[in-house]
Amino acid sequence: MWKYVLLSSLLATRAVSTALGKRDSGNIYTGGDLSGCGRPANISSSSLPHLVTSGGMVRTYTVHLPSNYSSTQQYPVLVGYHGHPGIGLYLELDSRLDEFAPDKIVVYPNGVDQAWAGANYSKTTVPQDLQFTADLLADVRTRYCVDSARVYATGMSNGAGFVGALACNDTVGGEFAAFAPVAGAYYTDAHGPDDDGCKPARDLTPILEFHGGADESVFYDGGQGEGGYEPPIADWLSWWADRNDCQTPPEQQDGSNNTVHHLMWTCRGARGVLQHYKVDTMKHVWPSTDPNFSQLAAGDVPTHIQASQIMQGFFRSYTRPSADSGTKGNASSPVARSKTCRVRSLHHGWMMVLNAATIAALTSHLM
Ligand SMILES: *[C@@H]1O[C@H](CO)[C@@H](O)[C@H](O)[C@H]1NC(C)=O
Ligand SMILES: *[C@@H]1O[C@H](CO)[C@@H](O)[C@H](O)[C@H]1NC(C)=O
Ligand SMILES: *[C@@H]1O[C@H](CO)[C@@H](O)[C@H](O)[C@H]1NC(C)=O
Ligand SMILES: *[C@@H]1O[C@H](CO)[C@@H](O)[C@H](O)[C@H]1NC(C)=O
Ligand SMILES: *[C@@H]1O[C@H](CO)[C@@H](O)[C@H](O)[C@H]1NC(C)=O
Ligand SMILES: *[C@@H]1O[C@H](CO)[C@@H](O)[C@H](O)[C@H]1NC(C)=O
Ligand SMILES: CC(=O)N[C@H]1CO[C@H](CO)[C@@H](O)[C@@H]1O
Repeated sequence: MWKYVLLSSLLATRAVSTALGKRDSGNIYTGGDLSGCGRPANISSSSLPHLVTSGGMVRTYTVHLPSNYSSTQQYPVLVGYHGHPGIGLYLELDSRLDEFAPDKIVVYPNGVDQAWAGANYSKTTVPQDLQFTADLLADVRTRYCVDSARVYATGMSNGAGFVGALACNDTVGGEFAAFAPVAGAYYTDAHGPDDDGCKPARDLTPILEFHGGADESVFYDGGQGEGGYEPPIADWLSWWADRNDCQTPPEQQDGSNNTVHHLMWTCRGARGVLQHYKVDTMKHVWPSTDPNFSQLAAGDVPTHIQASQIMQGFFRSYTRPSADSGTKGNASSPVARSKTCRVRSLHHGWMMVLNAATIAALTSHLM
């Protein structure tokens, strides 16, 4: 079991280390509000709720700081959106992201009435929760020392659906370097690659999705869910493959007696920008090799993969490019873009051969 997890995180890290041309292109985003840097933080009170006013409402969130937090160092931020009905604390206990992301400032925002926008039971609109996310990040940056090039989002169920809405947003969504939704109910992105006003901020939107094949709440094959129509996961993934210009079909690795399926797409020459883990027998849970809340709630048992760990390897591979690199719009006309593409795929071509050989060697030893 641990071997699978190890291999998976190796794959996630290696596969995409050349993606986006980000580290070597000198286009790493260096902007962002640094007012929280140099400001002493009280670690023992950081887990108390912080208040932020957004759209006329007082909203709340909690924070988990790295244990050695120093206000003179910039830290990545991971925002985790809870499921419904729920609060940030439930996601914190369920995912144990504090433990798996000890290097990051982990932020747990609370939805209004224990929900995020997008479902028919939500008390907020999508623009309201998007604006809250923008206000939340601004507040976090004034309190703590943030590396704005390394801001990431994850979430569970209704919260994961909202992460999908964030990935489709061209302003606040562009603050994030990568997204890792778990068991998502994608109410706001349910009708195709161009529907629902999905406007990602950049040409490449790194996404890693986890989903149980036996999910009884947000069905793998889609349909009417608790909060409206949910797209089949395979369709939703294919729309992101389309938006990211990925090659299809994706590579597939099957593990744990053919019950865990890891799909990995190469998009514009960057391997692993879009990834997916399907766990056949898993219900509506946060995938974990240890027992946890969502498993108890869903009457399920521990599974073969540790989502909280795998997603850290994925996040590590992505840094937000600067605003003028890889953005959609006028900066890259179709002609200019495809030229970049060709140069990039030449570069990535031989890197991929190396990666493929390494992976083959690893696979034969570990699987
Ligand atoms: C830090 O927060 C704790 C808990 O709220 C409080 O008891 C303590 O006085 C605070 N320390 C400082 C230096 O503000
Ligand atoms: C702080 O802790 C993290 C996680 O344990 C570690 O990766 C990092 O090197 C530490 N930083 C310092 C300055 O000690
Ligand atoms: C992105 O979110 C902002 C709120 O921060 C909103 O004003 C804007 O309309 C959204 N864009 C899209 C394409 O949904
Ligand atoms: C929400 O949508 C679901 C699925 O379509 C439906 O069963 C439910 O009645 C709807 N609830 C509300 C409050 O509209
Ligand atoms: C695969 O199945 C066999 C036979 O049921 C079992 O002995 C083995 O432990 C399983 N391996 C994994 C990784 O689950
Ligand atoms: C893109 O548009 C912005 C404002 O609309 C303009 O300032 C900029 O020069 C344009 N860039 C290119 C490469 O056309
Ligand atoms: C409710 C529950 O089972 N929580 C568990 C989540 O996982 C950690 C680590 O294995 C346990 O300590 C918790 O008890």
